Amino acid sequence: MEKQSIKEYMEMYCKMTYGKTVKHATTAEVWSALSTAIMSQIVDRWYVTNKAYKSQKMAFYISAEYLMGRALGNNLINLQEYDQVKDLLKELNINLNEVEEMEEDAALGNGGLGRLAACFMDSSATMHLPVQGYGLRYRNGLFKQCFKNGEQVEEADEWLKYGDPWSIRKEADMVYINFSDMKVKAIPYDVPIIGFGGATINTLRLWQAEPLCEFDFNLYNNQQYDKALEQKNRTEDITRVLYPNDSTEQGKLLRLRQQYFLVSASVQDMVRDFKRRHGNVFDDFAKWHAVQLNDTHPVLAIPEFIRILVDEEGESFEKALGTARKVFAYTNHTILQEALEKWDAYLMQKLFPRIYQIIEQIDAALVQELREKGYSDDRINMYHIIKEGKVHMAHMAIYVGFAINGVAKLHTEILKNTELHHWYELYPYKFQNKTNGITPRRWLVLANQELSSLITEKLGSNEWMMDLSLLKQLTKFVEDDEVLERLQSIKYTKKCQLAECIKAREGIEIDPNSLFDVQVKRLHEYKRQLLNAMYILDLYFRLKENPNLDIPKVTFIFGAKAFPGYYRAKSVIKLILAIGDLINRTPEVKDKIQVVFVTNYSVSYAERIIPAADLSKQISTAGKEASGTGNMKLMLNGAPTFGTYDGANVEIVAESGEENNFIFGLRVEDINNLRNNYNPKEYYDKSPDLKRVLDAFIDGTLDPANTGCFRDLYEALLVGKNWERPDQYYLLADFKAFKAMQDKVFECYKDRRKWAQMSLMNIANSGAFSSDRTIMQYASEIWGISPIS
Ligand code: 26Q
Repeated sequence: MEKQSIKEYMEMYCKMTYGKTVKHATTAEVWSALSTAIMSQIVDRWYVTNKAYKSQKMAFYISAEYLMGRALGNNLINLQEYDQVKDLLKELNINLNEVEEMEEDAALGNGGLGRLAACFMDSSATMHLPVQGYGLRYRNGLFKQCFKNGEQVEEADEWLKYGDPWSIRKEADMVYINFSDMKVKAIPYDVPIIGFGGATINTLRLWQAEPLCEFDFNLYNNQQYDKALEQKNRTEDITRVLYPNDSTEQGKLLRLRQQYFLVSASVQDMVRDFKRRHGNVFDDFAKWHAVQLNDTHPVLAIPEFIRILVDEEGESFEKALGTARKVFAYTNHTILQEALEKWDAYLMQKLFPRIYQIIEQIDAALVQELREKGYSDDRINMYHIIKEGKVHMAHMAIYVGFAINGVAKLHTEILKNTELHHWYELYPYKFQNKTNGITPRRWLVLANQELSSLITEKLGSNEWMMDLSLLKQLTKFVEDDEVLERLQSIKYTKKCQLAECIKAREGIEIDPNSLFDVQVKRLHEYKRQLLNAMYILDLYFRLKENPNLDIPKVTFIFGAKAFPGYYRAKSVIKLILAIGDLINRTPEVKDKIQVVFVTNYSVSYAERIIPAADLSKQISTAGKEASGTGNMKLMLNGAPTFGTYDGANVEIVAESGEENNFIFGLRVEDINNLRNNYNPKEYYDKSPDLKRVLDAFIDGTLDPANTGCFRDLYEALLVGKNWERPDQYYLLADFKAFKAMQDKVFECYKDRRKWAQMSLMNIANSGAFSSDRTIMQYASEIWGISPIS
């Protein structure tokens, strides 16, 4: 890369776009100029990668979400130009960090599933795999969160406000999308995915909805101004905003429109590309294309594919279905019943009658197959795609798909043995496990440059950045005092940086010498932030009773967004903020423990919090968290896991050793045994500490104005509400074990050398959780593709 040409490009860009020199440009303008300059340097290589893929089998990843975060820093890291560009900007008197901080996150996803898609994009390109992503270009990504009067308030996310230098609008590749009540354009925006080293550049294609014509002049001339604009608005609404829920949500018409818009555009694009390369004979489609469906959100791709082959290419239904059964594979990300998508059949029929007809045909084919196998009608009922007026998306995906995978070993076993057991009996060969992973480039090389340098120094090269299993070699330093001390000093540096950032963003001062105990993830009852809060409240009471309690100083750090319509999740945020205030008002406690709930937790915030964490809290009810990926990011940055035997925690502990983590609580089997005679009230009656904690929810301790705002939480735990059983997530049953294990944490943390050793063992054994490993398994075990040479 030419330093001089980047400078020249930036000068030219600023002149042409803003009418000023770089020297006079604002930081946002510099960000735009620099990003565009980098784009100009990669377009040729991007083109070369695309061309190389023309003679290979390709995999297409279709996902409604991509939680990309910022692009600039990551792209510089992957191009291995970070330091060079930093120097170059210094010559212009510009600080690269400040420029990076200007960039808005591309938050086109909710949480784990969307971030996984982003990590997979990075790893595919780094592994030189022919993979293309398809997604939606939401104008507004995940809402921004702030707190007002101790409660979450949402604001619109306007990630495009400084422009979008990281995509290219491909007007010529536009396709039309037909709904029963309207026809719209889908315009692709291509985002380059730069693999580490910069040799391979893949594509993420994001579709944007636009009206066929900007304006209906007939209506306008008739002075029907509102009507003239209505059509345009209705169209643009399709990709206006990301739905902010990451579990349930039933029956929203616009959401269904979004899903069909995504898959129709993507499938049309794939078929067009196939025809250009291989002609009109679709028998070979599966030889050239594999399609991965990221959860059920894009499952309408299946009937859409069949529709195109039948209605537009003149194939028979049977033949088209046969081809589809070799092309599609499906990833399941959840066991929660309420999160399995079931769409109202009537709604679907109304919006796309032809697609609905095809789904009926698919269902009929399934029934015929089961009849031939001699299944009884009762049995067949369990498999139906259309059942009781609902379309079961997962059923369609498993029947038509040639593979279905879970995202961690435990999760896949639960799918096979319980949730999808009947499907497993029918198609045992379709079931696979693909344990999730994370990209070490963003989550270590970019986010923790200090630790990266130490690792490169100790391993003698930076090869580990592309082969994370090499971190294993770090185990040989487990008794090396120099390494252990440097590890501690790096952690301290990251904690100071986070403290500064929290001071700037939240106006709160935290002590970098305290233990940073971190729980960051979406807010959900099953993730049990409330259990963590209950522990903190108990600790508050203990400290009030005995200010000399022998514990290290602790800062509890939370970050979480609640779905705006999820009342109970919002109450948990409110409760944690109230506990933080209570502690701050109590002199004998506030110098020992502190609670910080950061606002607007996001990918870029995670990049600061995770490297600074001493302890990783992963405390979901066993059996509920499919995998988790934050757990892997924290491990990679040297935080031992404080967690339950759930999701990928099981594998994390198997890799790094039980002795280097803090595992507590009920396991899946325990919960299954307890389920039918669980009475949380017994725990409350028998444990004075639990009673004291829960009573504080309603006796004014946390709610001095006595509004009763925490009564719902109290009752949800002790009596159950709206026909739900009390304490569905077993907080009371796990409280005692939680407490004992956290006391063990405090004991361990006293021996800082020992703690550093645990930290080192976690880093050294995190190699298995690279998304490079995960994506290579998808490539060889599902898609049948291999790296380009
Ligand atoms: C469904 C219907 C209507 C509207 C929205 C949705 C919806 C949207 C997002 C349902 C679920 C999601 C997201 C789920 C998710 O993030 N799951 C997480 O996936 C991670 C990656 O595999 C796992 O690590 C987590 O355990 C899992 O919770």
